[in-house]
Amino acid sequence: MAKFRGVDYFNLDEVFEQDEILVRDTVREFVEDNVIPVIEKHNRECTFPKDIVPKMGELGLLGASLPEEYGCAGMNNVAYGLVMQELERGDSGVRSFASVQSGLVMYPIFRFGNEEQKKYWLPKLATGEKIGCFGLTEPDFGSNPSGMKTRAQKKGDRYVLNGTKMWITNGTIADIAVVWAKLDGDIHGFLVEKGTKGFTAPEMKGKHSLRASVTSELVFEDCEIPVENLLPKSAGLKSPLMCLNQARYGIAWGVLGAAMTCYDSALNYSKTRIQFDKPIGSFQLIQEKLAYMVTEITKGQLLCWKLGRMKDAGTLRHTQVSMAKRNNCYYALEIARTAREILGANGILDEYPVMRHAANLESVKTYEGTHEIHTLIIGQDVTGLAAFT
Ligand code: TGC
Ligand code: FAD
Repeated sequence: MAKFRGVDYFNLDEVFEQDEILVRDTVREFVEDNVIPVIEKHNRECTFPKDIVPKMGELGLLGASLPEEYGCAGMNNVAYGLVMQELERGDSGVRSFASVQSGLVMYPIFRFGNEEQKKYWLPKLATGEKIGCFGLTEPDFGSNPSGMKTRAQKKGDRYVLNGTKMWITNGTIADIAVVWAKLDGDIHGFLVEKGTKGFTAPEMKGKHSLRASVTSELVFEDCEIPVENLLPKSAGLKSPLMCLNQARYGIAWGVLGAAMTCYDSALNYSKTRIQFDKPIGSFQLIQEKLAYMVTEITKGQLLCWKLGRMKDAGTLRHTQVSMAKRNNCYYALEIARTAREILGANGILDEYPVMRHAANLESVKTYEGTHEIHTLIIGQDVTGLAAFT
């Protein structure tokens, strides 16, 4: 099969810096060599390719935009976005792993932790020696995390945690969980280490989507942690929501990778599949689908490029991240479904990546804020009126 060359209809390579392109091409090669050859097997067997984690660490892909003094690569946000794009070209589960580790575990430790917590955890998470997860969602509180039931109670020099988190990426394989719980009615972040008495993380089974990613429950039953494990600068729902901005940003870029590979598969297929004595790519109805796909990829790329530049400049608003997450997930899923149509029956086979990506993107459109929640976030921003309840 021809080597993946990306999709660049508007010559965006002209506006990327040389080091951003270098990062992208390095990750593209990493994915080509380490993810593509094994991902269908992992998807079939419902396992995460954990042995790629140290290699991701070596390449600086974990916590990539955090400072070098904590063992991270200190990349700018456009380079970070391109990392996410390339990882998700391989599989959304691989990008999910990196998103959670970087945006939802390392970022809160960096942003809300004290110096001791940062110095201890960040270098280990950057190399992949330690894996983390982020527990916000609960069985009864998904879109509305403010209602969470998980509680922390101070007892001498310990906090006692009780409650259940659900749908937690990396949960079962994580060495450290960033857990959000109410303490005296206010939400705070806590670090809970694997093996702590009263803490279990059973894996959730039966997924038709994100099969190459570990998804778990986190159960806390009188789980005692030292008081030092509070993230001291976390305060209120705003703290986890700030973490979500990081992950939503990565998703907006990431799904472009999934969309690109689906488009690429469909385009190649359309040139070689003969029906009615002609390549199907010569039919107007197929060309309409391809034109739709490449246009939406291009619009998503432009959105992300500008988003990244604003993030680096410190001018980015979280509602703009919502717009990009909402738009790019929606169209990536539409593109994956359209690619499946172009491939006909072959589209359902795992010889091609499109059905796996389409199934994954169903989750990606839902997690980190559903399409509807991001619609309401934008709606609130433009009207000044909240319509959540
Ligand atoms: P609300 O009153 O609107 O907000 C509370 C405070 O937070 C501020 N705020 C934000 N700040 C930073 N970033 C954001 N994105 C923010 N959104 C809101 C807000 O200004 C307010 O500040 P202040 O100073 O006034 O206190 O809170 P609400 O309870 O009404 O909720 C708003 C809503 C619905 C938008 C929020 O709850 C939400 O975003 N819900 C969606 C939940 C979600 O996205 N969950 C994701 C869980 S993690 C996950 O899915 C990981 S998947 C990982 C993977 O595998 O890749
Ligand atoms: P609900 O909130 O119950 O929503 C159900 C439906 O109702 C949706 O269509 C929603 O849009 C709609 N809806 C809800 N409220 C409104 C409203 N006000 N107006 C209009 N429509 C509304 N969470 C974590 O904390 N950490 C993780 O690592 C993590 N990883 C995940 C991995 C996977 C594979 C999946 C699928 C989820 C993960 N999640 C994680 C959870 C994810 O963030 C939630 O699933 C998501 O926030 C939606 O919550 P919910 O599934 O409970 O849906």
